[in-house]
Amino acid sequence: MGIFRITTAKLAETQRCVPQFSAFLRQLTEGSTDLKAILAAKIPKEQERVKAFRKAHGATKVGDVTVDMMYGGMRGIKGMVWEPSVLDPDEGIRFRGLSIPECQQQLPKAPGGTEPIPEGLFWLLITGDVPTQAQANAISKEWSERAELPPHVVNLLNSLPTNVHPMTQFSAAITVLNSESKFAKAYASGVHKSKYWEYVYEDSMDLIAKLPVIAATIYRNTYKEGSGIGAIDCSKDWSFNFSQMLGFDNPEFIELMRLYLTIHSDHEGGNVSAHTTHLVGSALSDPYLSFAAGMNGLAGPLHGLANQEVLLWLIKLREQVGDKYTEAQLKDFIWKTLKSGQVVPGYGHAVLRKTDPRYSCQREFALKRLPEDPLFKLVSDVYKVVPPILTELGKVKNPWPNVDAHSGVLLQYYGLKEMNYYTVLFGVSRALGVLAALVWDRALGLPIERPKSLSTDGLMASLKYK
Ligand code: CMX
Repeated sequence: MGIFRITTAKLAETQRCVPQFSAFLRQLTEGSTDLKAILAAKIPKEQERVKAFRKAHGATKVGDVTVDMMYGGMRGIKGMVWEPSVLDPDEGIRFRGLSIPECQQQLPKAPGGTEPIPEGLFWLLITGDVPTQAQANAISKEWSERAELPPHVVNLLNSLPTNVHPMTQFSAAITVLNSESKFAKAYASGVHKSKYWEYVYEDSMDLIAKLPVIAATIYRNTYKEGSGIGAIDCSKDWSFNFSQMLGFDNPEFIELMRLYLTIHSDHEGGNVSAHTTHLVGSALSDPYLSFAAGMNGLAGPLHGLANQEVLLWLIKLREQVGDKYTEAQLKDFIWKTLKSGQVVPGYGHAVLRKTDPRYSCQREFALKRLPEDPLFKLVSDVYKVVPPILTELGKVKNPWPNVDAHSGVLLQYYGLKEMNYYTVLFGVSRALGVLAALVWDRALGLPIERPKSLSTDGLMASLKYK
């Protein structure tokens, strides 16, 4: 199959010369593996579409804000636009319209693999199109080529004591990596705002490429006495290289990583890590600073750190009840957790109202590969017992498990036992969604974010409340 390559410069030249060129352009870019050129073709069309929509509906109301929403974490307020994914409360996440099973079916795989490779998912998130195998492979190659870390980032990581939490190390390394920001340099040199997206794209591709190297360095420094991470193989995919750098070469673990890094990528725009990245980016902080801010949010126990919390909780539970437990013992432990004023980690969600399909697909993975694993059995039994108890509590809006309830047990099975590290894996994946969104934020020229706040006195006065 012939593959067209169209460069961004060539595209700009074509745009100047041919006024009615969209059909021609589509033909030209359909088989191209040049993601930036494809975006350069899509962005003007999307800008026009949004402009026309805003002209027609700019003043149309899409919702109301109640006092409870203001005091209640802004739950349910429709207040931002987010392109890569949408979360349905009952059905779960759809990446550009595709459910997780559809992604597993339709996205390109690694040779001999059954799970989608995250490169294909990234292509889908940023363009809205399911990529060809050649397009996904081109991203694998590009990320391999962009993966090298500058020495000061390696030095910083090597200088941190092992008692610094892996998420803190991750955030610090991403922050100092902003020395390499092409966006920050272009902004300082006065680049026109119509070009912002191009530099955000370049930084995003560099950052995504380097994240596994940062993450693997943290893992080996913290848990493997600083033993080296080895070299990247440019003929292999992102997850393969990440697994190798971590020190895992079991093909099943690598497949798990492909699935893991795909499903944790995006969960629409309002969650803490996504919204923070978007918010900080709206101040035109570069993608490194914006994403590091998002990672500081992911490190909270009610968000991404919950996967660490789940494992700690399961281990405590197992220590108490052993492997031959009764349902009554499980119930007793869960009630004790609740009565001591703690949450059951891995359960509940701000938007979802059913079992998270990210939980379900990890369960499917486990049922195929580790059905007899005692920790998996415990997770399955907890799944039977927790929802009725949370329902009985009366106040929990979603008693069902979320993604974090399952990820740790799989990692434990394959020997990645250090649970304090788990949120770093989540963070590597989350880059795919939030950085795809950041490129579109700048492409659509979204302004600095600045919602209005009120004081309680001001709010009461505005409602004539005494
Ligand atoms: N265990 C115990 N209580 C829970 C609970 C749980 N798993 N989930 C919600 N509740 C409680 C809340 O703490 C709240 O109690 P108060 O009114 O006393 O403050 C009440 O139920 C209502 O909360 P909600 O509207 O159902 O849930 P929120 O939208 O406020 O919070 C979430 C959502 C995820 C923070 C919450 O369900 C939770 O704390 N779950 C456990 C932590 C967790 O698994 N987080 C990971 C989420 C996925 C991710 O981001 O990675």
